[in-house]
Amino acid sequence: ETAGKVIKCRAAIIWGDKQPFSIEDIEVAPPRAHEVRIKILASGICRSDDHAVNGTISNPAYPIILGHEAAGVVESVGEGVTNLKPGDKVIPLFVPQCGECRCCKSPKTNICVKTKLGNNTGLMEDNTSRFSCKGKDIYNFIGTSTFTEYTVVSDANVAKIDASAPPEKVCLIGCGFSTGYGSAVKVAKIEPGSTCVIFGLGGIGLSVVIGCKVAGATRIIGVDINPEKFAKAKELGVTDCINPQDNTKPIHEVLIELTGGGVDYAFECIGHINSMTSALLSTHYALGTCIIVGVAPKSSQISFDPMIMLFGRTLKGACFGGFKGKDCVPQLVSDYLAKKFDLDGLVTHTLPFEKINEGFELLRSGKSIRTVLLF
Ligand code: CND
Ligand code: ZN
Ligand code: ZN
Repeated sequence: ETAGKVIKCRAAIIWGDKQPFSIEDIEVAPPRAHEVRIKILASGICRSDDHAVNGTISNPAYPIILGHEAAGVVESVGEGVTNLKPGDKVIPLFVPQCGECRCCKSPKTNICVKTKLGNNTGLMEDNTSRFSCKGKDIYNFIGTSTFTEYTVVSDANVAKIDASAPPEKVCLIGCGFSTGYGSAVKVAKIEPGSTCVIFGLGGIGLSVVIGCKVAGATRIIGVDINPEKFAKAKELGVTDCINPQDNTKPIHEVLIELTGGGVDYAFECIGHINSMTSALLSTHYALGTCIIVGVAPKSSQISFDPMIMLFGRTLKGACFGGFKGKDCVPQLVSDYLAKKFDLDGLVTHTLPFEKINEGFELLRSGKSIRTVLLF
């Protein structure tokens, strides 16, 4: 019985900018009102975690526990938590769903006012931390912090899932898979017969590919500077692979020629401002839509001639594939179990949690799509 007590366990801590992960013994305080303590079973490694290691996205002061793509089981709940109980299998949500704010009440967005992206305090709602190490408070990451054996999150940041779901696979529904798949099926709402281009064939980009395929896109073009990504991309449904480095012309010109005037949908899944502009310019000038999924470095700016928007192009972006987490994550897990889509191919590596630095090396060297850490 650990409920109500401090739990001593291990976590991967980043002590400072660009430092490696350090496995430490930490203390995790019991959940307070409207909080949930979760035993993490599996956590994937996403490029956004690496952005946070490098300090290229805004995040609070170190030390911090990163990680936002996981599956686990509820250990205990705080006062006032009525929809979850110990033993429930769950996925932590980096885009919460409080159910009460203006955004939550609108069908137009999945963002909730409690979302901590871009204004992450690293603290719980009462401005305190549940993690400590060597007597020092440790900050959390975008309301999740999953590179730890136990975490505490707000009850708005938890979705209950089917008890039979394999955590080492469905953890990807906590970010990579849903972010990409939803960008295609929910944000773009791709029509059958569409032509699509995906910039960046990592975990997110390949999940866009899966969504394009399910939605009936007939031409799916993949763009990446790492040709080692092309074999898997083709397996998942990419019809044409393009390496910008093999072309002397700007990539958007290549794409406009290839598609007879531009694509219906372009997805940027890298996080580079240059490829965001290329993605926008590769869409058809009147009926094309560009969707920004990648996270660009903080303070970056994009500029383009506003005339390119005047004939009706659409430019938009989305977090977590536009899915409201509590409403959609349980269904996505059920759809996975019913084999409506297959995400297993995205998991190229599994490692024990303590080998987290090796997992990040696999991502940085371009050798992995997703590495899943097992606890
Ligand atoms: P990952 O690094 O696995 O994939 C990026 C891919 O882009 C790799 O295959 C690279 O080889 C390729 N690439 C890099 N530079 C270029 C270039 N100049 N031209 C073409 N291809 C290039 O990353 P990921 O798939 O985990 O994440 C992709 C982005 O999505 C990243 O910016 C991440 O922070 C962001 C993201 C967004 C959201 C959201 O909710 N919107 C959630 N999680 C991650
Ligand atoms: Zn992510
Ligand atoms: Zn809300």
